[in-house]
Amino acid sequence: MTIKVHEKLLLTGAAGGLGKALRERLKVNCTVLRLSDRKDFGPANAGEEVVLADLADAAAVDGIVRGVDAIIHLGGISVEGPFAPILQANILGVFNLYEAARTHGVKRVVFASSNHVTGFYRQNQTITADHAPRPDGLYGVSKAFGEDLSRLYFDRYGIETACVRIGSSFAEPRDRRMLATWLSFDDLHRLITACLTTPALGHSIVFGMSDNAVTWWDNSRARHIGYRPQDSADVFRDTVYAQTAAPDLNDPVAIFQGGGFVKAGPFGL
Ligand code: NAI
Ligand code: 15L
Repeated sequence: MTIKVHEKLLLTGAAGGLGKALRERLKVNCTVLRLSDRKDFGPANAGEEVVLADLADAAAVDGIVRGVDAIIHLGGISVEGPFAPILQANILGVFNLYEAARTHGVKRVVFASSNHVTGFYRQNQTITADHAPRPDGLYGVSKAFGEDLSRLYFDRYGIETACVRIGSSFAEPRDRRMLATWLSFDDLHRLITACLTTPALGHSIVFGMSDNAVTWWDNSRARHIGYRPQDSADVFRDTVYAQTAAPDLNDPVAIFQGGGFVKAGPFGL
């Protein structure tokens, strides 16, 4: 299969769980993959460049963006926690990234948003990308900021972005909630490939999920991206049920889509 559409791609957050899962998979999408993180993760292999940078450092971010054709932005704080690091990585960091994209004429970004932008919808509701954000914490608010900022850079500067509201992307679903939210690594790569290759992306919001029977998200607003999941959490259902206790249906963790994130805290710097 020949997919390459870009000469040089930037992958931020390369040292993280999804960065590691995508590193080999993204080789088919470009000639050169530039990998970045603030954490050292070893040397570049053939067809790669490694450039370390803290997303909060504007000059460093300018350096990693210079010369790439498109960006897959995974870097940042990936869970609920104190506000100061979220502010630096997910708010200042995403601003630095879009300023660098504008400066260097990068026209397409895949932004790792999160289901926690809408975590306070209920598990018995099906939502689309047109539903208003209902973040379930400071982390979710920071991802909503990234979605809004990317919309601004599309409206003003024509930089196209896919905001991928990733559900739960791990090797396997880890609990009963993830039977609805799971996104396999292969489907994540399929989704990113679709975002990088669809002719007209515009500014789009798409839920990052596999073909799970139970779902809270309707991707009908994102048909133009052309994403077709091929995996499903359902093959793990029996094992997950055997290994986990039935949820307390009065607990907010089982009521709201964000699960445990809706109770994480207290908030603080
Ligand atoms: P992760 O926490 O394993 O990786 C994030 C990476 O970002 C880390 O390697 C970290 O060093 C780097 N990073 C953090 N702050 C930074 C900074 N200031 N400057 C430069 N790099 C920094 O997270 P994971 O699971 O790989 O997720 C990747 C992205 O996808 C994150 O943005 C996360 O919010 C998003 N996401 C992931 C989901 C999942 O199920 N894995 C679900 C929803 C969203
Ligand atoms: C996220 O946004 C996190 O980055 C990831 O670690 C998971 O917790 C995921 O959401 C989830 O909701 O399962």
